Amino acid sequence: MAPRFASVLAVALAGCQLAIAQNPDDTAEVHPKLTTYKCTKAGGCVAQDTSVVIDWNYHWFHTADWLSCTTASGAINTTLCPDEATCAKNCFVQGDTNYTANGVTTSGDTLTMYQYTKNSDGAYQNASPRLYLLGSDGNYEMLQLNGQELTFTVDLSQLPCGENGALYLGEMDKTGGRSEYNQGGANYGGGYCDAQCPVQNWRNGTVNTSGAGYCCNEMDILEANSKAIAFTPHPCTDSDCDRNGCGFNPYSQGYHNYYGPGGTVDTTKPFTVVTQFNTNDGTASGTLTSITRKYLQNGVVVASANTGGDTLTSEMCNSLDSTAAAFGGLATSGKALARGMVLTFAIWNDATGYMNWLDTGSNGPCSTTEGNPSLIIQNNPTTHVVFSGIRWGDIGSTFSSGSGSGTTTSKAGTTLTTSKASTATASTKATTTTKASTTSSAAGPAQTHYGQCGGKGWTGPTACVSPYKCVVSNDYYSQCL
Ligand SMILES: *[C@@H]1O[C@H](CO)[C@@H](O)[C@H](O)[C@H]1NC(C)=O
Ligand SMILES: *[C@@H]1O[C@H](CO)[C@@H](O)[C@H](O)[C@H]1NC(C)=O
Ligand SMILES: *[C@@H]1O[C@H](CO)[C@@H](O)[C@H](O)[C@H]1NC(C)=O
Ligand SMILES: CC(=O)N[C@H]1CO[C@H](CO)[C@@H](O)[C@@H]1O
Repeated sequence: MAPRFASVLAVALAGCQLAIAQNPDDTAEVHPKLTTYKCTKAGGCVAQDTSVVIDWNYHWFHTADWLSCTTASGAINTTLCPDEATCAKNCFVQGDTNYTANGVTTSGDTLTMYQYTKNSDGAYQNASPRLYLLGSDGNYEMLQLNGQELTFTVDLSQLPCGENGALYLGEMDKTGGRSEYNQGGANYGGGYCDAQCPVQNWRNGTVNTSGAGYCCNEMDILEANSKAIAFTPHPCTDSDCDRNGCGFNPYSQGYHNYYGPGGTVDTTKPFTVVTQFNTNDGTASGTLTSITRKYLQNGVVVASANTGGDTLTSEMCNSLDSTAAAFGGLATSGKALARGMVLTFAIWNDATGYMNWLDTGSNGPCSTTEGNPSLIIQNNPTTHVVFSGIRWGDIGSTFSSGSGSGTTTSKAGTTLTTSKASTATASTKATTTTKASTTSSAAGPAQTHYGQCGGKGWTGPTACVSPYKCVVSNDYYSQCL
């Protein structure tokens, strides 16, 4: 790698002198292809040329001399970036050429995401990738799902308590905030926002938000592990969002044997998740009045937990969540779905709350402590989620409810094989995890998530705050991931 890096550097330096913006450097991003399908009742499902892009923050942001443009605490360096135009002159975003190193692989219509990746010394590092679905034009694929349905197959068998395998929609800008000063935009995973209004270094592709959060409509289709599952609409107004959302979770409704290993929906095997966005008049321009969830396993629709069916109505949404109505409830979510939202994939865990909101107490069977990431990395270092067969379109066009379509069955078979293979290697890898914990207990100040933690000439912190690990990108840059 080192000799190759030298020539890349020379080319990059030559290119940077011509560039005028906080633009991509000359290391072109390589997006993993992920086939998805658009379906109609009349025409069936058609494969689309789509790929995934990792969030902007996972990219190295650097000067022409390969110095970091972020500070030790992970903030933007205001000397290099006092304003948008100066920042654009000084700083460049590096293309990601190896998504495997970020815990992401794809094959055909199957996406696998790992929480941890193995370092060259055998220790596991936190990867926790977040990805967006990119169209072939370099902009995000905008899913317009009001009055439509979205279907995919998921294997959550390898996600223990405390993990969250997530597939959701956010109303991000189609271009990822591409502008004069940020020509990378969606091609480099720019423009993230969600209903928690995150405060980030970037807001819709623009550097430094002066502390302002970036709120947008979010529809959580799936937040789940092998023990618990929820789907949650989060409507927003211009300035704020329904941060709790009206979560729909069979366990919290009292159906404790419905979802889980050996349950009615048996999470030891892959299953297919159908989500239907029903409008008052059945059209894409109508008002969203309810969301119906169906699960298919072994090619047949699984009986719903509730005899009334797994449908979240506007009324239920407002009664489950006292703040939903203030944001217009499902009707507001429907307007965002009609305008178009970006499909997002993530695998993550939570060092502060241990994901208790998802899988403990009235929401699931997990204990309040087993979701601690330091236990997960020790006991389940190969934890991963597999999504496949992602398709959307007219209601009733994306799945067959009878004896099962050949497509769904064969996909389930494929993902099952994958997960078995990983299980087999889990025990052999387990011995190396002790090394990871030893390394992370190093004394001294700790770097925050995404911040720099090493590289030639780096004098800042070399340890990362828990649960993040210092990952070597190249000789000049290591990052807390
Ligand atoms: C900002 O970047 C400049 C130039 O590389 C460097 O001298 C300075 O130490 C950096 N500031 C911080 C806070 O990292
Ligand atoms: C990509 O990263 C993986 C994991 O770190 C590594 O094994 C592989 O050699 C890398 N591939 C390339 C082409 O650098
Ligand atoms: C995001 O940035 C794009 C490109 O600059 C712009 O067209 C769009 O209006 C912005 N959206 C918001 C919500 O600021
Ligand atoms: C360039 C820029 O906008 N800098 C601002 C970044 O945000 C901090 C506060 O969060 C401001 O103090 C800077 O002026």
